[in-house]
Amino acid sequence: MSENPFEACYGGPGSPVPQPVLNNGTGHFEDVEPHPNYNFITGNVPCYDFNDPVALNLIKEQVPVILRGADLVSSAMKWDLDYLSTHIGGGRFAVFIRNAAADRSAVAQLQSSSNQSQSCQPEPLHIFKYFDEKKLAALQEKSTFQSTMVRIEMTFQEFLKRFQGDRSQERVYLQQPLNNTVGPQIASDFIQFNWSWAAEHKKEFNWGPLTSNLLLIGQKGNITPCHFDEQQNLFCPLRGRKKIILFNPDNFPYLYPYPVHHPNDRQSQVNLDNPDMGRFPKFAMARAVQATGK
Ligand SMILES: O=C(O)CCC(=O)C(=O)O
Repeated sequence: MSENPFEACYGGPGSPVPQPVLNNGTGHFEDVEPHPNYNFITGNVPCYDFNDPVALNLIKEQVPVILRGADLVSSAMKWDLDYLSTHIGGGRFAVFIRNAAADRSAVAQLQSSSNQSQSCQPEPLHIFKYFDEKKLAALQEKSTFQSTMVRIEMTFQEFLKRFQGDRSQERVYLQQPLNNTVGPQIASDFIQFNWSWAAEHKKEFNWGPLTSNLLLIGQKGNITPCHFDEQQNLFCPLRGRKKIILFNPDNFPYLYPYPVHHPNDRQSQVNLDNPDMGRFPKFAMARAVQATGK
């Protein structure tokens, strides 16, 4: 059994078990502690030993659980920035970028195109709200949508330089599917993941195909806002600390997703840190559970 990825487990056998929840969530990194406004969080995701039959039954019922001592990615527990920098190879990796200067110019453009006299505020720099590039391209002329986030492919060394830069001016978040562009050592670590567990339980849980293996490297404080994922997630934290907030899908009407054709489809319009209760009054009824992984 490898190093325990969840040193601190909130909840556990005996804690209140939340109702079934799918993968609509929001990922919060490190220094984002429970916010006073997070009164919609009513409990913790329960924590069980890996392969505890109770946990496996809960997963089958779409209830999120923390699996303590899971050896799903033991060979990746040594991955840190130095190791990845040495072994990940010279390929180009997908990095999302939020930049303060780009935000200012987007806001200025939006104000001039819509003749607005009042000031629009850009989203804080640590917010990485996903948008669908294809939906944006389809709307191009009909929409004033301005994404303040760009996706750039760069080498790992270029990413590291920006990762260590001034976070008040620019923030970065690497989100790269692990594929055959990685170096041989990372490929070897990857094939040692516990694929037999994943394949066996995917069948048992009636999940769809295993489609994507995303390597996520975010800066302290980066936030992925509330959204709905189309697949089930196995989330394996390797370094740092991350908080995940999960809403039951029956909260759908309280979370005001963008319209399906909007570039921010699958994202909630509600800013959980500062909900606009005038525009989104039903958010008062939203209830969530949280998990913190180290
Ligand atoms: O966890 C993140 O910050 C990004 C990935 C994500 O949003 C997800 O797995 O649903």
